[in-house]
Amino acid sequence: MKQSDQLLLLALLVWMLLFLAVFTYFSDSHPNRLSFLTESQRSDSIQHNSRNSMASRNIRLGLHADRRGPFQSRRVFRLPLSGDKLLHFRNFGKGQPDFRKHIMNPRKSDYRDEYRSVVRGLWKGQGSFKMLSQRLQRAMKDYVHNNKHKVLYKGQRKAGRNRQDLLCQIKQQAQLRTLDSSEQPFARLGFQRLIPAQPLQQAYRTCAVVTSAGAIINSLLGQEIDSHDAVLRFNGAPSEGYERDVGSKTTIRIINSQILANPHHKFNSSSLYKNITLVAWDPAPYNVDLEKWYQHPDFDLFTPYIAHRKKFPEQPFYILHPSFIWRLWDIVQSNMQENIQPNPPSSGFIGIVLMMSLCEQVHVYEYIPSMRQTDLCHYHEKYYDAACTFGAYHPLLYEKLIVQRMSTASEDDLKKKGKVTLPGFSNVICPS
Ligand code: NCC
Repeated sequence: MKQSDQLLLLALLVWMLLFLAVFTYFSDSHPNRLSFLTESQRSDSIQHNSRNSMASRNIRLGLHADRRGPFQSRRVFRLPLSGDKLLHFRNFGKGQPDFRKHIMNPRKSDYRDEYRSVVRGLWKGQGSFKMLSQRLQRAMKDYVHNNKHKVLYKGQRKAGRNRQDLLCQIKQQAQLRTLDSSEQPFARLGFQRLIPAQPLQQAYRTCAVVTSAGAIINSLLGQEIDSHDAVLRFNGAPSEGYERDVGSKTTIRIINSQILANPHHKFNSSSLYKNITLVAWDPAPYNVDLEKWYQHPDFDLFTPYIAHRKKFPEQPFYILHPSFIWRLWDIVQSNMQENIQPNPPSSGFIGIVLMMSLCEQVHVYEYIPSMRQTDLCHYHEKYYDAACTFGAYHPLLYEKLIVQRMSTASEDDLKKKGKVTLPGFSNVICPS
């Protein structure tokens, strides 16, 4: 073969290898592609794929159009970032740490060591946003600056409340409240006929709250979880296939409005949402303007709620009153000197307080991270982001501090099982 032919062949081979490498990286065989995004950006990304070009333009501009119910296009959960900051967040920016490195080679990552110290702090009930990575700190600052829900906190701040005082504060200031037909617009919309006749007030002896954290994998807690009288799970977290670690019993499921509004979650057809009690929520403006909320929910939960109630009138299905959500937020802020994210608490915190209202004793699993802590967001999907555990949009770090401070669990339970023990409100005696 001529030398020029040999060279040509070599060039062709190099080109093919390069093509193969690029193709493998961008193909579906690269499972963590979405992992470079924060949780909110990932949600944007998923939705972005299914939108038209107008919606894509809105996303680029920081607006977010969604296909909604009969009302109008509505804003959804997302990081309030401008285009360049978004790049910055994805860690593709020049001079930024390459987040991919940490995902693919976690053992070498000092990023994980950083979070170990946050976990140790949480075990002691101590923590500050300064302990978080620069990335999460920046997200927090952006949320505080953006203040999407127009939060105006006028209450006191008193850090260092003891366990009993904290329990009494929550019991007295955050009484469980679901939407009823006593207020407008729900009175005129006929919600009286729609909302379950029985209020959400079952009484259970022992209850388990199972968070969706990836660290619950290999916990072998399934049997223990199932031994409770009632088990609360979140959003689309399945138990099938994960019984050994998360159990199989589900009594109540808390679902945020994304579950109802985004067809991806198959709310209408999935067995996850059948034969259990459902409790939905969506963040209203901080001033709890219900008319405004009904017109502009974060995600349209009302249209699917109405349809579901008509189709399955026997299934207990409630919407949490936004004042309950924001009073919980007030409690978290009132116990912190730092400004927490002005966004609603996570479903996790909402669910814990809900179960404290219904049960005599509550065990919470993998909310305060155990020794198994990992950046794996959920046990049921391959997506890595520490924001799921420590918070970006939700004030998760602060909620977790409050929960740890109320817990009576042993150090062993906390570290090895990721288990927190809380009394139900019926067992909390407070001065009148
Ligand atoms: O992730 P999510 O929560 O469904 O998890 C339920 C609750 O478990 C606790 N958690 C989860 C993961 C983790 N690593 N550590 C944890 O402690 C949290 O308390 C969390 O609330 C929500 O709060 O509703 C949230 O929902 C998701 C998402 O909407 C649903 O999973 C449906 O897809 C949000 N993610 C996005 O918006 C992209 C998340 O911010 C909060």
